[in-house]
Amino acid sequence: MEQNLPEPYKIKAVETISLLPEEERSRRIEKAGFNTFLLKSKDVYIDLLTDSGTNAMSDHQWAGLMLGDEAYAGSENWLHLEETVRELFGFKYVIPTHQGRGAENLISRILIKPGMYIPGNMYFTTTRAHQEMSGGTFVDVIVDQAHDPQREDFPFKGDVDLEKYEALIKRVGPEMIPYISLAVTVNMAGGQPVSMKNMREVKGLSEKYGIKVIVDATRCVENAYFIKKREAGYGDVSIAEIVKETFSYADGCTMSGKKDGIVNMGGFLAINDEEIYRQAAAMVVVFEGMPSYGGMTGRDMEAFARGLRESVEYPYIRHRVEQVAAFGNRLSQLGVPIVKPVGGHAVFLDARSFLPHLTQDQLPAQALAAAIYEQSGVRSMERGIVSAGRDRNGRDYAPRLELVRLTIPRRVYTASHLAYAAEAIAGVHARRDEIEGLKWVYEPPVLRFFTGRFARL
Ligand code: P71
Repeated sequence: MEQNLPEPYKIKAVETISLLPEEERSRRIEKAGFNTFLLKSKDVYIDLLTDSGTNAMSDHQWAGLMLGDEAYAGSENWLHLEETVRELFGFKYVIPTHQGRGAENLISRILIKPGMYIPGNMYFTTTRAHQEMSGGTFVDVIVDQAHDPQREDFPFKGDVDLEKYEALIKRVGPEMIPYISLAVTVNMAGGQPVSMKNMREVKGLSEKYGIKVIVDATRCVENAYFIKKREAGYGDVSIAEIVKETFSYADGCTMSGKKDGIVNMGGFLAINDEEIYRQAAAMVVVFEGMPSYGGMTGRDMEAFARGLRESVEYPYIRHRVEQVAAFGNRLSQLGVPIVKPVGGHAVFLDARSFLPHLTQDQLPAQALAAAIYEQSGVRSMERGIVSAGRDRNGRDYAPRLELVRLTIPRRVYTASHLAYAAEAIAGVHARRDEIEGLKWVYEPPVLRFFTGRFARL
């Protein structure tokens, strides 16, 4: 980790934030059903709910907004975005979507038939929801270490376990597997990276059986930084070249631009196969918009194209990932149990170790996220049994990882904001015995964590 790395930017516009008194915060979290998603932005002091769409754009991106070509068809900004994606990722065809899940919807509908299996390196909520809505079953083939928050010695906890993958192929038959869904980095495992070696091997095995590789490119630049830092032979390779090589092992990708694209809205599907492109171009009109905007305005697309280029600049990505690492190390020094090694976009608290007096059905991560807000004004997100949802038979997935995510938006908070958050969370840890469990009061049928409501036990 690189200590005290100064921000590689200075601040030109600011947004005021303020901390409500603690009694007021207690009222607000109770009113929000102990769900941090249901808090109002103004209730929050430091917002670590997500790094999705919460990024600060550069002056160059803001300037690009003024160049928005809002023609219904053939916008200049679309051509710019398309050219940028082709150049950075190396795919032939690009379909714009309003955000990542728009692209997941298209690829799932095109490639998955009812009864098929989609292996992947740990599920992601929206990705799996689209796979299931197309009649598919997601199968986790990530390495075992990914499920162990304390396995610090493993630099690429996002890797696919090739034996698990091949065992699935042999069990269900390659014709029942349309593609492997490979996320770089793996959000639910803690923002953990995938090595280039593993990607190469996954491609090799998939090719042998005629299975496609569809990469979730959402945080692919953070993944590239980890490869540069941790994988032999990549120390002198540029971030842009690592990104390009990553996608040379894929048949296509989906991307939420709201993360590594450093914008507030946007996404795309990129693919090499012409027939899939044709089908996606026909379908995007129904769900998103014309194949030359896909739900984005011209100005959105301009900011996105510019953000993608900025994201592969070394000073930017280095500070981005090192800022997250420094925050994690501070928490760890203060005795707070976190997932190790620290990932690219967030520090994840291990709620099982934090609150050993609660069982999983008392929703420890949900209770911890609520307590952190109440005691510090910092907003985080549950990533445990509540987020995991239920299987087709109505049973809770009950994941091994019961986590609270402290997610760092790009270029938004300074070192002193994160120092405050670390100290405040250490304060919550000191009083952990007082934190009680929660129970469901309202449970929505899908993606229940967004709008679910809870009460104290
Ligand atoms: C994040 C999000 C946004 C989110 C989504 C669902 C629940 C809570 C928050 C979105 C991702 C992602 C990956 C790896 C696809 C999407 C969907 N992440 N893949 O982490 O992390 O992209 O939001 O643009 O539709 O807070 P989208």
